[in-house]
Amino acid sequence: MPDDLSTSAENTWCPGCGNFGILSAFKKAARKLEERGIDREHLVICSGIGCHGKIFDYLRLNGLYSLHGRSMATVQGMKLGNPDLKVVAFAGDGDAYGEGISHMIYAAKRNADITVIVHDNGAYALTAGQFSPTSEKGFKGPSLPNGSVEEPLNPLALMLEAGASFIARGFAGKIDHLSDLMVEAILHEGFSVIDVLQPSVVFNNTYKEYNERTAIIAQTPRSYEDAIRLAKDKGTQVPIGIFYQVSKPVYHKELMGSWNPVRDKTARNDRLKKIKEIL
Ligand SMILES: Cc1ncc(C[n+]2csc(CCOP(=O)(O)OP(=O)(O)O)c2C)c(N)n1
Ligand code: SF4
Repeated sequence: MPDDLSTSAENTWCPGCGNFGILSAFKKAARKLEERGIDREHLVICSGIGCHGKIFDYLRLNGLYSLHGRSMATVQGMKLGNPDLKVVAFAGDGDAYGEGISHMIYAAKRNADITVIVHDNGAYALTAGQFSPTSEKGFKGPSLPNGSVEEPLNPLALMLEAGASFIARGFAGKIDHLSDLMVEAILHEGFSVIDVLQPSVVFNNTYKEYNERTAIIAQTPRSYEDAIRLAKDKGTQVPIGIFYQVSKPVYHKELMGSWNPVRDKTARNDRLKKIKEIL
């Protein structure tokens, strides 16, 4: 149903797509964030290219529709440009863990104060179902009719190793839980990533599996080692929730201190004077 966060864009996701759950969860999160003092003008979004990227069209929020694999880089620029903003990048699993994986690793390494929401459907959906970095071994698609022979990447373990300070997994079918994760990720100061298990009803319909197997983590692991252990857990249950959260220095503050290029903009004449001094 249309609401004050909707746009007039026609929704072209397939009926039943997990992306609908992510959209609902994000709208709920945006409202909860308003209650916590983060107004809509300061919540800025960005997306890559893929089925997931259409979320940008359906949200009445400021932002930029970016390129495949580049939303994580774009929001880092936005944050440096105006550190008062809360910046959120939407990405696909192909987008974040394939084309854009270096941006993910270095954003985590420098603890850039951004949030990345990965619509992880284990396939390159918009381009018709090729296998992606998180496709299960045996996954069949047009690029691999006989099934993938590769083990899937473990994004949570990779992000932990890269230095991310907030790591979570959600499920598009558990909207309230996912929306709470989004709120916590966006409020977190530092690099936060939520890997969202997102069924694609066309290319990788995982609703039944994840409805049966996902289980909310009772308590966030206390140590890095426990978090890694949980991220690598291959038991029958698929844990969802916050795997790791730690406080550490964030990139823009290490780089610029409290300087805000928008608020503390140098007047034109002063800029010209400084340039003349350098020249
Ligand atoms: C640099 C670049 N490479 C490739 C493409 C073609 N392309 C568009 S969407 C897409 C796959 C998207 O898959 P994913 O990121 O997993 O998102 P999904 O469609 O599954 O949401 C690709 C390869 C592109 N647009 N730009
Ligand atoms: S192809 Fe898959 S991911 Fe894309 S809209 Fe349809 S169900 Fe969703």
